[in-house]
Amino acid sequence: MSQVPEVVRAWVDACAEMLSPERVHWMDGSEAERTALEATAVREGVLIPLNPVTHPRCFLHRSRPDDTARTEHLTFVCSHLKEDAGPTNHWWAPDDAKARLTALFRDSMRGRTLYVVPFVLGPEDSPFRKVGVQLTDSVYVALNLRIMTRVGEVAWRAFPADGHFTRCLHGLGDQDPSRRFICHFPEEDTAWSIGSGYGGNALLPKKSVALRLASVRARDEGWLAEHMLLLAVQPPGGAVRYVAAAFPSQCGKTNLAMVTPPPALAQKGWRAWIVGDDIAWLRPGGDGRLWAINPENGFFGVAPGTSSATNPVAMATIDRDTIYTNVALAPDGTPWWEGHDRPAPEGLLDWQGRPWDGSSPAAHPNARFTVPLTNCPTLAAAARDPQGVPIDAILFGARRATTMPLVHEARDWAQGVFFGGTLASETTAAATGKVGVLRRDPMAMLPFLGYHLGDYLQHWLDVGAALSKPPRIFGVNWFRKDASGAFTWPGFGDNLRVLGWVLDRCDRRVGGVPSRFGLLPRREDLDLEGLDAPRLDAALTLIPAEAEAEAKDRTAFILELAERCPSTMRAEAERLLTDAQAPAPTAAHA
Ligand code: GTP
Ligand code: SPV
Ligand code: MN
Repeated sequence: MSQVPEVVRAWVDACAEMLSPERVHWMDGSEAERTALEATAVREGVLIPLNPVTHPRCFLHRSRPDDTARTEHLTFVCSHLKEDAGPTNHWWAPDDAKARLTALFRDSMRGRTLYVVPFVLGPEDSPFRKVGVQLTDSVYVALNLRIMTRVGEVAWRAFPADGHFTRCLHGLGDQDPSRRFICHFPEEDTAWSIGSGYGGNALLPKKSVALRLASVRARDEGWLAEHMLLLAVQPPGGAVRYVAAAFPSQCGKTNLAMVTPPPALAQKGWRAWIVGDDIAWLRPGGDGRLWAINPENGFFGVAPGTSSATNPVAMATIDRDTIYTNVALAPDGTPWWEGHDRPAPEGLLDWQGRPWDGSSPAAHPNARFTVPLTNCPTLAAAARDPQGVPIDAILFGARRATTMPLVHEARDWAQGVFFGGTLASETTAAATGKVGVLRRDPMAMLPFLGYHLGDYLQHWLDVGAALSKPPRIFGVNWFRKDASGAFTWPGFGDNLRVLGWVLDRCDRRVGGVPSRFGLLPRREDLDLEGLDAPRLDAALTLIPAEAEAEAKDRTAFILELAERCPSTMRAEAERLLTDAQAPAPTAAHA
C-alpha cells in the first residue's frame, strides 16, 4: 500500500510498538479481503456461516454475555477541562485516562493480528467527508467496519491535504467489564476503547467519531452532528421532501427511515426512500437551508421486532451480506428473533447457543444486523449526493407511554430546540442498565454528545440563526399507551400519515389546534383512509395534568444548566410554565 500517508504509517508504527501484535494487516477493502477475513473469523469460531441458500454471505456472531450493549457508565469524554464535558458526560482527565488505558493496551495483542482499518465517513467525494483510521484486534469489528463505513484504499484517495485524520484505537483486552473503557479525546480528535467487542463500544467510527468527536468539530465549524435518520418522502404529485428525525436508541429510527406506505397511501402515490438510519451531519447551505449527509455506509439495526409486517424493507435488505449478532439460530441455519415472520422453529438455539426452552427471549433484546446501505431496495439516489439533501422538517421523537401526543409542532426554531433539548424517553436495551426508565435525553444525544449540553443548545440556536429557511420542528411519539397498556397508534407504515401532516404544515396547507406544546393536528387533517385506529383520539390529545407535570419537569431540567443555560432556552422554559394557553380540549379532536 504505497499510498499510505507517512503521518498514518508513523502513528500505526507507534501504536504497534505499544500493542505488540504478531502481525499487522492493512485493510484494502477488497472483496477478496472480505472473503479471506470471513474465513479467518469462521476458523476462529468468531462467525458461524448461515444457510447459504436462504441467506447468502450471512454470518452469526455471538458476543460474550456480559458484552451485549453500549456501556454508558464506562464511556468518557476526556477534555482537558472537566467543565467542557458538561453535566451529562462522565469525565476523565486525559493524562489519567491515557495512563490507565496504555497499561491495559500494552502488549495486549501478543500473538494476535492488528487490523488497520482506514475509513471514510460520508460519500468519498463529499466536501464534508471525514477520514479516520481504526486499529483493532477483532476480526469481527474489522468486518463490521467494512460494512458500516467506506473502508480501505478509498480512504487514501479521500485523505485530506492537511494530513488530518481521526485516530481510533480499539482492543478487546481481556473483555472483563471491570477493565472496559471507551474514552474520547476531543482536543486530539482521538478515541480509545478497550474491553468490549460490541456495537457502539467497538465500532468507533459510529458513535465515537461520527457523533461524540464530530459534535465537537461541528460546534467549532458551524454545523451539527446528530443522532438522526434521514428520509425522503414524496406526496402524490408533489416534490420529494427530506425529513430528519432524532429518536433515542431503539426508538424507531431504522423503521421510520425504511417506512413503507400503507396500501391506501401507496395507491394514491405516496413514496418514501431512505438516506440514513442513525446519524446525520447537517450544515447550513448557501441557500439558507439546512443540508444533511449520512456519514455511514451501512445499517447496524435492531433485529427483534423486525418482520415483513412491521418492516418489509428491512426484511428485503438483510437476507444477504449480513452479519447477525446475538440472534437465535434455527436448525436450518436461518436466523430468528422475537417478532420474526415465522413462529419459533423447533430446535432453536438461543443467542448464547443453548437449546431454547422459551423461558427467556431467544434473541438478545439488543440483537442486531449489520448490512450495507446498498442492499436496501429503497435507498435514495440522493444518499450518494456529495452535497447531501435539503431538510424540510426535523422530528424529535421518543418512547413515552403517557403524556406526549402523537405529533405536535413547535412555534419556531427556538421552541423546537427547547422541545428537542428537553426530550425524554424510556430507556431501552441498546445500553446496559434498567429498561423502561424515563430520562431526559436532549436531542436523543445524551449518550453521544462530546461537550457541554448548555453550549450545545446554544450552538443549535446559532445554527438556526444562520438559516433563512430553517426546517420546521415537530415532536412525535409512536409509543403512547392507553389504560389497558395497548399502543394508541399502530405505528410503522402508518407513521407516514403523520409525515403527511408534517409536510402539510411545512407548506402551511393545514391548520391545527393550539396547545401548550405547540400545534396539534385536528383528526380530520390526518389522512386516515384504510386505517382502523380506535384509540386515535387518545393518541392525539394532551391531558392537562400530564402536560403541566411535563412542563415543570422540562423546565427544571433545562434550568439545571444554570449559568450555561442559553437565555433563549430560559425564556422558552418560562413561557412554557406560565403559558396561559390551555392544552387543547379533547372536543377539538372529535
Ligand atoms: P438504534 O439502532 O438503537 O438507534 O434504534 P432505532 O432508533 O433505529 O430503532 P428501531 O427502528 O430499530 O426500532 C426499535 C424497536 O422499536 C424495534 O423493535 C421496532 O420494531 C420498534 N418500533 C419501531 N417503530 C415502531 C413504531 O412505530 N411503533 C411500535 N410500536 N414499535 C416500533
Ligand atoms: C444506538 O444505541 O443508538 C445504536 C447502537 O445505534 S450502537 O452502535 O451500539 O450504539
Ligand atoms: Mn442509534
